[in-house]
Amino acid sequence: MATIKEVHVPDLGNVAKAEIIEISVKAGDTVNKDDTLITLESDKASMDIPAPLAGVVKELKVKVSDKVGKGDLILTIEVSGETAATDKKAEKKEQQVTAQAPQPAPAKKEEQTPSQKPEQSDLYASPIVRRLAREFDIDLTRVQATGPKGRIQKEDLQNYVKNALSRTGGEGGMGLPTAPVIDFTQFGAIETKSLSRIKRLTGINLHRNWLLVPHVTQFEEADITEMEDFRKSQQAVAEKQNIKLTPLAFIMKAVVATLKAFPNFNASLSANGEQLILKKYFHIGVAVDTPEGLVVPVIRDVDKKGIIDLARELGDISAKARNKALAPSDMQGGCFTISSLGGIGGTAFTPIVNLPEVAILGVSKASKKPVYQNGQFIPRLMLPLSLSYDHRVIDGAEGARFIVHLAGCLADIRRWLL
Ligand code: CAO
Repeated sequence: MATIKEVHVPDLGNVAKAEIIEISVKAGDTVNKDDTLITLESDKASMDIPAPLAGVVKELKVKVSDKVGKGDLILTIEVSGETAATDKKAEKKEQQVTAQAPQPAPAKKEEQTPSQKPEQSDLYASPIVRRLAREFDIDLTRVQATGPKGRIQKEDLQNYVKNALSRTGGEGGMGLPTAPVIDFTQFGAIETKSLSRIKRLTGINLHRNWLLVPHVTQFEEADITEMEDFRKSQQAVAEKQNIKLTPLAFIMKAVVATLKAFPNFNASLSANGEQLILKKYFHIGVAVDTPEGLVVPVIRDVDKKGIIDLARELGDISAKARNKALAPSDMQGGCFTISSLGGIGGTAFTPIVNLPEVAILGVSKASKKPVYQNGQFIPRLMLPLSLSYDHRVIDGAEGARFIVHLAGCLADIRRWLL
């Protein structure tokens, strides 16, 4: 004949009360001896309370978050005559059944909500492992178990986390497969050369920026015929001061004038992606090509400096970069970057946004082009511009307005002198 037994919390050792963090059974469930009934968590550890005998759960007397201690009633269980007979000896000693002492690593029925029968196959993991999994919101069914009898060990969880991280942010990035390892000697002679430290570091940043920023690149041509006439007329003056006056100093000033007109470009996205941090200063980064690789020193307060001063500073900082004498502080605090390949050539390129900035300007080589004006083609010096921006911050129309405004500032430098 079936009998109803009460199951109570056993002696928890030094722990007076512990919180129920999980209930593994519900009324009507058939449990075997040693199946986990509930899991408790104290300041010191988490522990499973196993069933002291087999039977059918009649009624749960606790719920998740309850704090329980030795002797508290957990549930009632209906045991068959046979089981009851087996346990008769013990029953004589006490009317109630106290659950067995907490187990550090008993069987685990995985990830069910309280009072829900698990639908997945049973998983085995220690309370510590299960607590870690809960804290990191890890579904243990996805973790490859390597312990005896398929038990999930702490190392299994660590390996799972490592693999997950490498899929999202580490080697390979964004879940992409890593590049295959190829033995190129099978195709011909080769030489292996280590990348410079600068190339390795900039490579990491470029890769991150390329993956994190949804890029759009907008192209435009600026008519710099008059700007160049003026620059050339001032070159002799600059040379007397040992300064090389290139279009770049003018472009920096035109960029600052445009940033003032479009403050969203002089900004950074907050780390949580919910706010735009607008900057009231105008520090411009300039990409400098050095034998060791690309570096981006920052020229501060460009809005407060004249063209000649900027040209001098450009010369100084690019010399410093090429002499490997830049301090980390020389490369910090930029608002917007200019990458000028105009001295080399090319008609356009798509620069990569230099996080945490939201836009970057690529400058290519100016060339004379026929421009249709007043019913005829006339030769004008046209400067190709490539503006890449972070589409999370800048809309396409805003990007186009920015570059058109910039081209206007370069076409008529009086616009930003005012
Ligand atoms: N169109 C036509 N000619 C240009 C020009 C342009 N857009 N920009 C510069 N020039 C001319 C200059 O006037 C100069 O002419 P002269 O020698 O006759 O005086 C010549 O090209 C060389 O200029 P420069 O490159 O020495 O000087 P700069 O001020 O234009 O640039 C610097 C300085 C440091 C930016 C540049 O030397 C450099 O390193 N550029 C490479 C940046 C880079 O690698 N970017 C790619 C990054 S990946 O996104």
